Amino acid sequence: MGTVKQSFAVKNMMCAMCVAHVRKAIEGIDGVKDVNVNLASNSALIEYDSGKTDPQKIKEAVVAAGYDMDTTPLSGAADGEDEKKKSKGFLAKLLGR
Ligand SMILES: [Cu+2]
Repeated sequence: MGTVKQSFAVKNMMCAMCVAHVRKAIEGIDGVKDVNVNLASNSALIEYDSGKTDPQKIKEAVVAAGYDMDTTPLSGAADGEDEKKKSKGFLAKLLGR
């Protein structure tokens, strides 16, 4: 149990409004401490208390808002990297596979 920072793939986001909706949905979950939704990489970097919530609950909130999310983290790396750099890293990883 403790704070976990993970990125998850979010689907169906088309614009900044979608990003705002997804962010609000995730922010409203008990146990979520911070969330950063990225439209370019279709991902959400979420910091949450694993004792209070889990990816399945977060996904349910995202689905309830009209979007979809993978419960398997894109990366478990919790580093202080800039979000934009991080997004590029994810894309590079995906393309490299
Ligand atoms: Cu939209």
